[in-house]
Amino acid sequence: MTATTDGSGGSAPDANAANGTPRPAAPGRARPDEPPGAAPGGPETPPPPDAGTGAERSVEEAVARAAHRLLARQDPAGWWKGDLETNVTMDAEDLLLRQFLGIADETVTRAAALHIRAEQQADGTWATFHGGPPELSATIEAYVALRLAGDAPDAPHMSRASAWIRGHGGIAGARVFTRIWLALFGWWRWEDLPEVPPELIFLPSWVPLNIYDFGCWARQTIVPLTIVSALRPVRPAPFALDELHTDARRPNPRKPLARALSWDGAFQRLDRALHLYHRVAPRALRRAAMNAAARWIVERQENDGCWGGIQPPAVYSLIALHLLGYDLGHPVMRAGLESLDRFAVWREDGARMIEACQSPVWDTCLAAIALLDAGVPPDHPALVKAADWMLAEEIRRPGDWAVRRPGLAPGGWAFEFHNDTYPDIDDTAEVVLALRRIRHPDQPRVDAAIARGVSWNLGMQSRNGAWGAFDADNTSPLPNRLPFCDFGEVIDPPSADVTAHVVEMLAAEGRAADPRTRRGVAWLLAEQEPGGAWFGRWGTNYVYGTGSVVPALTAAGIPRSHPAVRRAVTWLESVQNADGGWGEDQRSYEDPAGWAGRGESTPSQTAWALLALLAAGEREGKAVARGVGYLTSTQRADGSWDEPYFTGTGFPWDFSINYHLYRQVFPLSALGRYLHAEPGGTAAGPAGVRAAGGGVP
Ligand code: R01
Repeated sequence: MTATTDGSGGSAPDANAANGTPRPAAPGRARPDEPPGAAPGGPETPPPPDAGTGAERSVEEAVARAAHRLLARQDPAGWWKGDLETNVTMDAEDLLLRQFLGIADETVTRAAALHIRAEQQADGTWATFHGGPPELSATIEAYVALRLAGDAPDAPHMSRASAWIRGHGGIAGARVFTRIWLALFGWWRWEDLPEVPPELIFLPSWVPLNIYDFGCWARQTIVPLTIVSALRPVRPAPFALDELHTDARRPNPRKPLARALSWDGAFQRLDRALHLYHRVAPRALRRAAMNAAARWIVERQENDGCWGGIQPPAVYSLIALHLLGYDLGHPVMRAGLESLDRFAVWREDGARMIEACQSPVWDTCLAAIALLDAGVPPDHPALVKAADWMLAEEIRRPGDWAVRRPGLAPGGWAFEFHNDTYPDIDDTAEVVLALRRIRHPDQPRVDAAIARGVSWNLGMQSRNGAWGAFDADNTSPLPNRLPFCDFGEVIDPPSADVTAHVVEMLAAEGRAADPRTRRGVAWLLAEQEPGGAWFGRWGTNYVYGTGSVVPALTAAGIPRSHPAVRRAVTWLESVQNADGGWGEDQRSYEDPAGWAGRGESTPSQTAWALLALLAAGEREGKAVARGVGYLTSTQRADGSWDEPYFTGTGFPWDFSINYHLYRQVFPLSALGRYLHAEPGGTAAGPAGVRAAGGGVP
């Protein structure tokens, strides 16, 4: 896979950095990852760091360089944003959408194909994360996209791919989403796909399997797909795809039904019933359901034309509305199509990569925290500007979360530029942690925004005392059982990482003793795995979970001598690599026994382990010294780090993310806290860092 796209990878081309390559024009995505003209050091170039003891001097230098590097990458508007790299299904589906709508563009197709070809592995397949195994659905989608771009089926790179696909089950073995894309062109039969009827939209929120039982990302994807699968459209295929079936005469060999009394068997029979219903559904009811679904979709279009700030709901919403008669010139469609262009990152070599989603709010609060950890003064203009931008991003109207928490006052942050219907608990916690530490000229305004965010997060606590990402009590086991839902997580139950961030934030707000915080702490303590680690839902994996939970527990007053903290330290020490770093492969989700805490060292995962060890009072220990040594010795001269491995998680195993700013912000936080922690081992919480003051930038 492409190592880097954001200028931290040296040999890899910078995103959008070239002159003469097409650039997205819209304001939200006008700037590349790397502001080309930004001067290192920002407005105030600091004096060289004071000379200390040998080891600490080099840590000081590493921190100063990393902080400069990060400051230089801030957008003039105040935000940071690294590329959000996922996999080629994004690029393939973007091309398939354009083909379906009849708006394929030769420049776009050629540039996307360049990226897809560059990601192909030697055996002809595509993986969904760096170094990962071949993945059937991604390989099929990438192959079809390259055929759309004109690559001949008998070209060596194509025949290698199709042979591998045939040898691994063919199209019949692919996930539902892949087969839906193929059905849109007659390459697969609609009849041979699971049903999701549009009448779903009429189920009230107390009926099992209503749309609010799904996580918001799945809900926004499924609602438009109910319209598409009710209408079963087929556009003329530009070519045949017989080479992707194991047996082209029998593309869908029948699989035996599971036992009627098993969950799978029951849902398979429900699906059969729904197929029958598809034929007899009363026309007026169908029409009313599709209209209700369309209204639901249009009401959720964001100001920038997108849906939920993520690409999959946007592409399916555009198809669904188009099928219902919205022509391409309709303002809803025009804005939606323009928003899709903003997911494209153009590289120097002419390749075009589609981001699944964009992370400016998340990157900005993490960057601000990292700079504060590094000792940048809390009234530094870059931080004040970041605070101003975050304050302007606050969402002050109810969203879909209000279905489960109707009385709760709004006030929180989403991950993306535009996603007002779906603020999330994780971003809100981290933004509050950042805002609290910045010295802003209008403190009452900051305090008021923080107070709303704290109240909203408290109100979003689930019944079990913990927190999910977007919703409260989104824990139904039923959605994952549907034959339709064979890909990724489709519910949003509480997780240790999000709960830890909320607990850390509540502690920083002086609410460690609040009974709601205590319930969160109790849930975290109960969630610890026997080995001493915590599962990482939104970051990979146990290293992320543990790196999130330990700082939260100690911030909330759990003593460092507590057995849970000691067990976590022992676990982290047991998985430290020989090079002093930590690394954990995505395979830890599939095979935790073999892969938990294991993998090649990466800067972000090394930093997470260090954050936990520092919070646990291990500053003077050997593991910390070796981890710090890994970070200082792998830092590049320009203050950045390389990180080809994916350390972010969209859905465990199924959808991995390489957040390109993680390699910068987390090492800076870890090294900064190391530098400013009391020699006795006091963890550098917010107060610790402030007391330590800053010599850096
Ligand atoms: C997707 C898909 O592309 C996608 C993209 C982004 C997310 C979810 C949550 C957060 C916020 C950020 C991004 N935080 C909790 C995370 C913090 C680290 C999820 C999914 C793919 C397939 C389908 C995402 Br179906 C639907 C969406």
